[in-house]
Amino acid sequence: STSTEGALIVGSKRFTESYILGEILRQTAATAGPAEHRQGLGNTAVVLAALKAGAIDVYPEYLGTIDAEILGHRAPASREVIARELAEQGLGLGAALGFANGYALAMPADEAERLHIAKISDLADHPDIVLGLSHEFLGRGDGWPGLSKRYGLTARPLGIDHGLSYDAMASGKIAVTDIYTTDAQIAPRHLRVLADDKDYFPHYDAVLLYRLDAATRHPAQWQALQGLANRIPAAAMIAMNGRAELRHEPFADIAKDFLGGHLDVS
Ligand code: PBE
Repeated sequence: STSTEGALIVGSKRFTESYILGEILRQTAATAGPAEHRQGLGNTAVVLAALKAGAIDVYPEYLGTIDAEILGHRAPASREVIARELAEQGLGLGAALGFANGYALAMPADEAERLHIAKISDLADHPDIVLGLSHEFLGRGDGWPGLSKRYGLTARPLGIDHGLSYDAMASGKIAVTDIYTTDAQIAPRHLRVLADDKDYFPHYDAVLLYRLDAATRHPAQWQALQGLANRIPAAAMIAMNGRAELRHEPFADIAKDFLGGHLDVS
């Protein structure tokens, strides 16, 4: 698709929250100048490639993802180190949005109760349990390869689209899945989120990841985006994810209500 002359281009990954955040970014930037949203481009690698190539100017990302997956650090680095290494690639670490959305493992609470599973290390006692893990999680540096090693898990996980994993657990096809902690379906599906008792997962604070040149090419839109710093509490993000996933409302409407102060958090 062709873009409007001078438009700031927002990108997003292919999962509910990223689409919503992409719309919040686009609508916010659009208060100051032309802005567009290339929605649901793909997984982290795909959206990052689009950013580096200049096909997009900014997208919502997560600090742990930048640290572990994009920069390949094996232990958490400081914000300063992360910002410096990103700058070497022409990228910038922008405002934190105010919430974190991390990985965790979860399973139906009744099943967890029956099998006495409360924490990830308890899974080692159940080598035959069926894990259904999202494709990206299966291959990531901060995903299954490191998790299984840290916890000594020998189960062979199945790959599944994150969007299908809740139904697959409800129907008993899989027993455990990787959830994103701001997913809206955790409470209504009566899931138990297993404690990460060996502190495997990093923190995934939502942040803006952008091209350094975007700030100078689109100063007005860029300035407007700074207003989003710390504006989105986790409860609001979970409520927005719920409106998309449980009520199937359009991402743009959800973003508009949030920005207008009309988010129904019920
Ligand atoms: N997530 C959960 C992150 C990592 C943890 C899916 C929101 C992401 O990289 O997209």
